[in-house]
Amino acid sequence: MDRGRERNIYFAGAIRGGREDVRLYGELVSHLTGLGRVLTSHVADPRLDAAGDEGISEAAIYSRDMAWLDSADLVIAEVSTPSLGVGYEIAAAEARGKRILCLFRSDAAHTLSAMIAGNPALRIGHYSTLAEAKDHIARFFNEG
Ligand code: 6IA
Repeated sequence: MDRGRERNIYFAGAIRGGREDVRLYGELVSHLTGLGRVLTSHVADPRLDAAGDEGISEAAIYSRDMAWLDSADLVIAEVSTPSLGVGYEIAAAEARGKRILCLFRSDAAHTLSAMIAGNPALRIGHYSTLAEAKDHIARFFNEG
């Protein structure tokens, strides 16, 4: 990519999968906002809940998100709360040849799916503190 251009970041986090980590998504999105253009900051909006209605159809959400994924330079997925949508986005990003970092909290209630943990195309960042998550992000950015 053009090194002078701000990087487009696709941040993925659970919505219908569960909003338990929404505050954490907020911390990550505000950190990422200092590093590039976050296309999907609504994922961190506490007002967007699993049952809510964003005012646009599911078909429109899907095609908008896939268009953003097409334009993304990097994908950062917080995968501690299992989510069908996030898993789908990771696979779609892989099919598009995107660089993908999956962040997983060491004290998460679930074990990470083998389909993510075992995929050599993905970078998995295990972390216990927000500072460690930011370190994973810094390394991922510096290598790309
Ligand atoms: O299966 P999930 O809902 O947990 O999937 C979450 C992932 O899918 C996120 O990373 C988003 O990028 C995407 N996604 C799912 N729902 C939406 C949405 N509105 N708006 C934008 N992206 C979404 C959902 C509104 C709905 C709760 C009525």
